[in-house]
Formats: sequence, C-alpha cells, structure tokens
Amino acid sequence: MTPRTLPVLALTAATAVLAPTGAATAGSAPTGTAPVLTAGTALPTQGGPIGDDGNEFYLRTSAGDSALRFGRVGDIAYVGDWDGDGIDTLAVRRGTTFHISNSPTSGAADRQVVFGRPGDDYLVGDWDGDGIDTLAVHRGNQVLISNDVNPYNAQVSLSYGRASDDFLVGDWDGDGVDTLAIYRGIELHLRNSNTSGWADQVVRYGSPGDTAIAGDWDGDGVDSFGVHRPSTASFYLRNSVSGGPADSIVSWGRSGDRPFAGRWTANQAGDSPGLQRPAPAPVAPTPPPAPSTPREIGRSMAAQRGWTGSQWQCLDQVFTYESRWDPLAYNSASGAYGIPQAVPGNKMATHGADWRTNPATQIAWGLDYIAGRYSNPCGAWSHIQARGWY
Ligand SMILES: [Ca+2]
Ligand SMILES: [Ca+2]
Ligand SMILES: [Ca+2]
Ligand SMILES: [Ca+2]
Repeated sequence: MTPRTLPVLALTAATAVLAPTGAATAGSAPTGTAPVLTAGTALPTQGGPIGDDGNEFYLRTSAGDSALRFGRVGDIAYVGDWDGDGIDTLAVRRGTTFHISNSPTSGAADRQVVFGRPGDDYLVGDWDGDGIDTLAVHRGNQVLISNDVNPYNAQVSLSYGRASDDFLVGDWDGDGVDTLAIYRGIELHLRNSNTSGWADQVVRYGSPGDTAIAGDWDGDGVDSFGVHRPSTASFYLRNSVSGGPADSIVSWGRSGDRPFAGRWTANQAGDSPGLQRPAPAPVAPTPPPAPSTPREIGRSMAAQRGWTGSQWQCLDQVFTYESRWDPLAYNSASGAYGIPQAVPGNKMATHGADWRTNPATQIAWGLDYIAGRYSNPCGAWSHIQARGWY
C-alpha cells in the first residue's frame, strides 16, 4: 500500500465523546459537554516516552503503591515487558542507548541496547505478539519496527500519521499484537495492523490538556484508553475502545507528575497507573552572607548588652549622627576619629591595636564610653539632642 502521510479519518457512529471536566472525584463518572478539539500538546504514554524530568517513579498496585528510582534526571523513560515474563518494567534512553531493567525496583540496568539515530523518537510494543516488548523508531512519518531483543534491526517499515503526531501503542483488538494509535488533540486514530494505511477506528476521549495513556485496565486482554488530567491529578480510565464515561477514576499523585501504565506485579490482572515525578527544580545556592557592615556589627554588639529595641535605635542615631558608621571618619577641627568619634582617636587603643580601621574595636570602645557616661544609648542620644555632642 502506498504510504500515506496523513490518514484522513471520518468519525463514526461509535465515536462517542467523553469530556470529564471539573472536580470529578474518585468513584464518580465525570460528565461534561463536548470538548473543544485542539491540537495535541500532551505527551502520550504507554508505548511512547513518559518524560525526562525525573528519575523517581511510583507504581500503583492492588497491594499498595511502590516507589523506585531508575536512571538519571534527564533520561527519557519508557515502559515495557522486555523479557516477556508478564511484568512491565522501566527503561531509560540516553541518546540512542536504552538502559533496560527487568525488575520493578531501584537499581542498575540489566542490559543496554542501541537502536536508531540521534533525533529519533521511540515507541515500545509487542509488535509480533510473542510476549516480549521491543522498540520501534518514529522518524518523520515513518515507523520502523524491530522485533529483535538485541541487537536491534528494523524488520517492518510503515507510514502512519504525521511527523508531528504522538503515538500510543496497544492491543486494541485483543489479538495479542500491539499496534499504533495516533493521539491528536482528543482524537485517537487507532490501527489494528502494523502496516501503512488508514485508521480502523477513531475514538474521542478526554479533554484538551489531558495526557492519554493506554492499558488493559480490566485484564480482559484488550487495551483501551485512559487520560491523566494534571488539574485534578487523576486518571480517567475507560475499559472499552470507545468514547464514553470513565469506568474508573484514580486520583493519585501530584499535578506535575507524568502518567504511564503497566502490569507491575504477577498477581495483577491487568494494567494500572504509574507516575514519574519531576525532580525538584535545582535550588539556587545560598549566597554567602554579605560582609557585615559596621552598623550590623554595632547592632549585634549592642544586643549582647541588651541594647535592643529603642536602645538600639538610639545607638544607631548616635553613631549615624557622629560618623554615619564610618570607621575612617575624621574631624580635623576636633581630632575626633572613627565610628564613635573618639577624641583623640587613639583613646580607642584600649580596645585593640587595630582601632584605626576595625569597626568592632571602635564600637566596643564606644559602647563602653556610652555605658560609663550615659548608662545607655538613649542617655547619650538625649545629650546629643540637647548639646550637639556626647
Ligand atoms: Ca518483564
Ligand atoms: Ca514481541
Ligand atoms: Ca492487536
Ligand atoms: Ca481491557
């Protein structure tokens, strides 16, 4: 068949609409009006990349949630059953290298494979129905499928959708073989064979801004759709490949989490949600404390004497009046020097040989002077207000 760059698809009678909107809560079917169809902006998962902004993953199981770390922040994560044991696990991609884990736990990758070229997008699916998920490359409007475990060589080339389309992968007809669905706005254009051609079915599900996922939520062997809505941090899962109300709603995680789906344990009948949590934004390093100004040194030294509040304010007024807290202030008429304007300056040598330059030495002298002569800074400030000096 001639490859088509743009399958044009008519909506069928089976194309019911689901528009879960607003504050749906767990266990209630969302209702709403028909959503506005817009260009897809969300990143679909299950078959496609989950995201690249975190290496912390959460898996929902009937036995409880589990958490794991895998890969590095910046790796692009994927889910698949890489060894065919029926359990889905993570892989992360760096460039064209996939680091694959076969256990749903934190730890090192079990193996690495290289496939595709820099710039390729990738999809994961069991394209031949042997129970093992393998990779496909999405390059332009071509999809190159490999059924090899390692090394990877593409066996199937097909054309479906546009270069800009996002894909989901799933077994929409329950024949054991995964095939593609295009996720365009809220329209899912799905195809049941891994060949070029037109969509076999179009389903509308979810609302703009949702991220679509695919999975076998009810364990009947047929994959269907779900959406994850960041605004409600909820999954809306549908058990049939059709539009309509959600069959189950899972409220879980945080709004910034990225959704995916898989079968995480052997005793789990079907697929259930997972979340990738974005790494916290790097915290700007704390700037080193600014060098203490003479005034800050003075505030601290005054506080050690209990001169806080109004006494500090008086001290601040005294030294601001005398020197503006300048340790080099010099009055050539009187010979007054330094922050406290000692006359002469070398009186301050009693408090340190560095009296010419060290604010702390000058302030220590000044505080002793004030304490001895006026008891406290407000006494000194009153004297200055009355006489112009202290
Ligand atoms: Ca597996
Ligand atoms: Ca396979
Ligand atoms: Ca199938
Ligand atoms: Ca199903």
